[in-house]
Amino acid sequence: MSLKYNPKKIEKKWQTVWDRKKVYAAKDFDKRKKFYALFEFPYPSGDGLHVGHLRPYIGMDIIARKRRMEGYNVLFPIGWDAFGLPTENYAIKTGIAPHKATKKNTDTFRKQMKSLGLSLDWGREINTTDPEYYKWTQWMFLEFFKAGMAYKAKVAINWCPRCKIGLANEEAAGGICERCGGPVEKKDKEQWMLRITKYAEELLEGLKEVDFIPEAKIQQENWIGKSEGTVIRFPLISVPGQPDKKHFVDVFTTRPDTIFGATFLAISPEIAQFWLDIGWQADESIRSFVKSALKERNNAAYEEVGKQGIFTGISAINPANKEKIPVWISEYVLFGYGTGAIMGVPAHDERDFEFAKKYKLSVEKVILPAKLSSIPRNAEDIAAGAKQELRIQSDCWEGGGELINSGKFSGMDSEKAKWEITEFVNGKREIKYKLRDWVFSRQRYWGEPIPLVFCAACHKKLKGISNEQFSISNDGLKNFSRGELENPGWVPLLEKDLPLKLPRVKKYEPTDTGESPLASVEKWVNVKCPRCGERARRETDVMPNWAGSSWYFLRYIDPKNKKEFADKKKLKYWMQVDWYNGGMEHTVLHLLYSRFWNRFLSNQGQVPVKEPYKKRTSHGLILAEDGGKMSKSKGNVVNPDNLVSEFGADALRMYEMFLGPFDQAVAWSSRGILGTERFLKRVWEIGQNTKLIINNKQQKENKKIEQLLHKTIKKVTEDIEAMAFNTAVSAMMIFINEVTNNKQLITKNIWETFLKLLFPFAPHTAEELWEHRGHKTLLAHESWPEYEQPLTVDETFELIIQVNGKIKDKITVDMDIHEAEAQKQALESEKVKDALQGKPVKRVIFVKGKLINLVV
Ligand code: ANZ
Ligand code: ZN
Repeated sequence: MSLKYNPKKIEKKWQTVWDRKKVYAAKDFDKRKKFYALFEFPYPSGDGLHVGHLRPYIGMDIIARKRRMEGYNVLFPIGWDAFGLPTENYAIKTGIAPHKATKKNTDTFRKQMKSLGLSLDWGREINTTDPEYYKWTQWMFLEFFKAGMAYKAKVAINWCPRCKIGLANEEAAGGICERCGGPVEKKDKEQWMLRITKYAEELLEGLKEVDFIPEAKIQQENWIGKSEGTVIRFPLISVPGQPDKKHFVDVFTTRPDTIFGATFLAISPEIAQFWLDIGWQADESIRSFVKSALKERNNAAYEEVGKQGIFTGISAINPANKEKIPVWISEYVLFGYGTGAIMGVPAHDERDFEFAKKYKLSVEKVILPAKLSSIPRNAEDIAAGAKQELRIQSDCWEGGGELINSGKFSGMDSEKAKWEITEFVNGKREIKYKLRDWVFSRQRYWGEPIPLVFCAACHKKLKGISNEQFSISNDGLKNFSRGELENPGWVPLLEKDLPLKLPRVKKYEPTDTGESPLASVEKWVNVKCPRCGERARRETDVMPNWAGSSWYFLRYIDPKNKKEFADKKKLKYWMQVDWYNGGMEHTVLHLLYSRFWNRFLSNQGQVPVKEPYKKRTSHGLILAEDGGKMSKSKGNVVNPDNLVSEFGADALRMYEMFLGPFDQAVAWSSRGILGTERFLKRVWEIGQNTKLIINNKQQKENKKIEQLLHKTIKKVTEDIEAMAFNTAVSAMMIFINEVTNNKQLITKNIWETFLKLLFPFAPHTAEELWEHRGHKTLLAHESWPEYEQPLTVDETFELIIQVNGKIKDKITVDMDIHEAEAQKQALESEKVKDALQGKPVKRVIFVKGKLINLVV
């Protein structure tokens, strides 16, 4: 063993040993308790890993290592989420086949990750672009299809008319085509959709039983966006004064209690267009308003909704007070939410207020803020009341309170009035969700082919059959799945024909009609219908990026299974994922999609748990040194390879963890790593210095260092659980400082316990020093140290203070307090001051560990 710290040498050495002995391989059905640790598997880009990527990997590695030492059978897997646009665009640019680029990129990523000494089970490596993997993604899609959970619908996509290509949202940011810089339009395309909306309530409910960080739960809830409200019908007046029963507007409102304050109705431009389509004789000004509003909405550059409106010339009757109110067309009313029409209550809704102000519509207050209607009790309430008063004067009050100007409901509490008024106006209580169905197809190449064909013959046969006929037992239809009946002509491939492999193509660009490049591979496209044998065409769209990542955690459990996506017993043993860490940017979509996917499979009896993830945490971004986001285009990316070769993986690992609170964004600092390198060198030197480390029996243990050790165990143990890795590292630094600065002798036990604490953070260094102590075992198989509680607290006792022999006070002081300090503290006591009344102390009697007596 060399005296100098040589990370290169020891890192290589231990990585080889761990690999050879399969130290980190998870064992199916092992008797120990299982622990499934997961981080979001990377997309293997051509740029390789940068230091920001490593943060979650190292964090979860520390947790996985600690769990093994705590006696768990740990599953800590790795794979590649390798379908995606960058690789496809690279193929378009260079002509290099995506699977070749992917192979090269994953090789780089693997090498980089291995150099960090992560305790991953490499025997379970998966790749979403491997046909053996996507065979099951396709199989699962067919499960959705057969269960009636997939359907085709027209959806607006981002379309660049110059490049003639459909763009992903991230390629059309700000309404500008990423390729040519020109404006992006919306274009309707038939897309496969998954009915995630059917699961809205279940996905909300499921959140109650999981341990996710609050931000993750809140974001999911907001995305699902559940609103409990009422649909209320407003009759229209075609001839002034005469309600026409045939014409009406339905509005969705969450505030039926405010209906007496509804001073106008507003419909979305889409509804207006529909009226025009069915024969509404509107003025030219209205027609052109609708036309331009719709154009604006279709323009991808304007994601903000507009604030313009126009009066239709039509009036409606407010069913609550029978008053006549105008019907407007308003840009801020969305078509896709609620009924696509609203009742405008400017006194109690901010958007309605703005609109009413702009177009001089009347404002009618119907709610008295709750606080104002009660008598203010204290200054704070008065201030709050005054603030509300101000708010009411300046705009509108959106809260609840007491109803006014509301007919027989006046005086009632608004919350209570909601449902009584709903009944009064014959409204229908309804629950709405913001969640939309999942657009599940892309007109691209580098994705999983959708395993369906379109058969004209089957289409003809099924087209005319109505929904009712599906349900009655119709022998001719018995063999058809719901998906086939609901999407006449679409026929699933047989399981034996999966995987449906991506064919090789010459050109990777979508066709100029916006079809996938697969559409031009005639040989691949033309097939026989699996059901009737007639000529059919394959679906040429592929699945979105989210598909493969929606179930990868299941495949890790049984990655080589050829008969099923995973063995049921193995799923039962390993699921749920015990701890899933990932980026905040994936808290909404990936987390929701994969929860949905798992829940669907669970309802199908394919997976044993409803919720896939027991616990979810998040890491903050590592920013570039300048505080900006690390990105290749900005040229501020820090590559870990140079750092590993210069300072060693352990110094890099420790620095990544030391950098700052794990869940917050922190800026990289190139000099910072010197600190953790210095720390590891000190650890190394102590490990070499046999004079410092003494035999347990050689000398009575040094109490102070022993106490510090136990405090360190406690701190590191608790901090790892809280992902407070930075403070765990600093606790270890404090320990090492104490040993080196004060030349403390430490026993063998103390030193070896410290090495165990260090192991999750700097595994190579710890393992080498462990071996240096003469051990033949590996640290991964040692147990995690436990602390003795009494040793973690500084010892104190109750000092009795007497004045002239009489007890005046008791104070808590350090066990080893000396006389001068005891006297000082005694004189600070108010009770003692009272007793002394300024008289000088003549004599002090101090009994160590017991009392102090001041004689005056
Ligand atoms: C009258 C009202 C009075 C409203 C009031 C609010 C406050 P959430 O909670 O997000 O579901 N709304 C309904 N459909 C809409 C659409 N298609 N486009 C734009 N706005 C729409 O919001 C429900 C509220 O959003 C509804 O309740 C409606 O305004 C508006 F003091 O109705 B409310
Ligand atoms: Zn057919």
